[in-house]
Amino acid sequence: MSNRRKFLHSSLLGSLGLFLTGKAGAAARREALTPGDVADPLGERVTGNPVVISTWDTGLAANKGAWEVLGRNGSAIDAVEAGVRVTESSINCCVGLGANPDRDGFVTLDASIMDHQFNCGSVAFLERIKHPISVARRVMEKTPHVMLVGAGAQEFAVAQGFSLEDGKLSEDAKKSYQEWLKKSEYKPVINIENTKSSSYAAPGSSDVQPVGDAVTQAAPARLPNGEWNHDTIGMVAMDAGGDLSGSCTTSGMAFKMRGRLGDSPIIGAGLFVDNEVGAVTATGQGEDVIRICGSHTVVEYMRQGLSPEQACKAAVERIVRIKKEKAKDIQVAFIALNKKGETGAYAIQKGFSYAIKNNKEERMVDVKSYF
Ligand code: SD4
Repeated sequence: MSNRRKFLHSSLLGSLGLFLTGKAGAAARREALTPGDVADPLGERVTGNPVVISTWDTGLAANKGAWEVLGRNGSAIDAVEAGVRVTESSINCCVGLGANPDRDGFVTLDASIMDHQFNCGSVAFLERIKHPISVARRVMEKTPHVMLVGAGAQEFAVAQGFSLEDGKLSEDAKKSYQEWLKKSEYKPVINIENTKSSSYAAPGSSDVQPVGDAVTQAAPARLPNGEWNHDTIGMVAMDAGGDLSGSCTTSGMAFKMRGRLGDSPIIGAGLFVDNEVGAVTATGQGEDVIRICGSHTVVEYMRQGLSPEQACKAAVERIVRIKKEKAKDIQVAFIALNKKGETGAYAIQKGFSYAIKNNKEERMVDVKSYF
């Protein structure tokens, strides 16, 4: 098809999609597109160029999961759910049921999800359920609420057909916990999720082990200095129709106080999506992300015209200003995707990276930092 015909074809079908409401409209817009189309008669929407980004090296496998949806013109919301389910299924110190427990020995999980129409759902302090992200999506779609926590979230999950797992710690988590109990020190550490250790397999290395349909690229349970690691997967995506969505799932900090929640299940803190502007998610010390409503703040900076990287940087600088000297001891990072499909990130500490996948590339991106 000539460029002009392709433009008219996609504009026509795209406009048709704009007149259709809800899912039908979004599906019609996506179906109308072929890779490389960049026409949206109504403004900033970039179509035909799906993209997904997610935090840390674990994001490479997660992005592949998301791409199975995006690559066949599926919706961003389906993609961000499918993507982080890969991480929740993998052997991993810090996401899903194989993760390290809280200081009382229980794995408690937090997750949130948000679509292009401000629909959002989250679960927190959820135990014995394998895919918190999917429970968060059910909260979004099947209840009039945004957030369910603890026993109530678990009851809801079971009522929705999720199976209640046995609650036993994974072998790795058991070992880590027993080791931690020797001193029982509660000391959240700067996250260096991509640090290699015996429990870590670098992307593409021969140590990468398939687990079901997932791939193990777990962060280390322990850092080389013997301290305990923590991490999260946050993912934001734009589908071929130009709609944005995001997801975030974690066990939070290893050996946290029982009942402690971080930013990940809090809409506006660990995750925020405004389909007119962009989508953002956070990783790192959740308390300091919550303090500035981090992901929402980054979206608002983008609304004012900053690029994704500039917006993430501005939010990081705000945290550093608030924390003063203590900023040296914490890690927070944001990743952002704007309505044009541009991506960017910024971290307090060196060593953070994010994974990107689009029609042209699939790779890790090193991220600039304040220190
Ligand atoms: C939390 N933000 O629970 C999460 C943890 C995390 O890298 O992202 N660690 O505070």
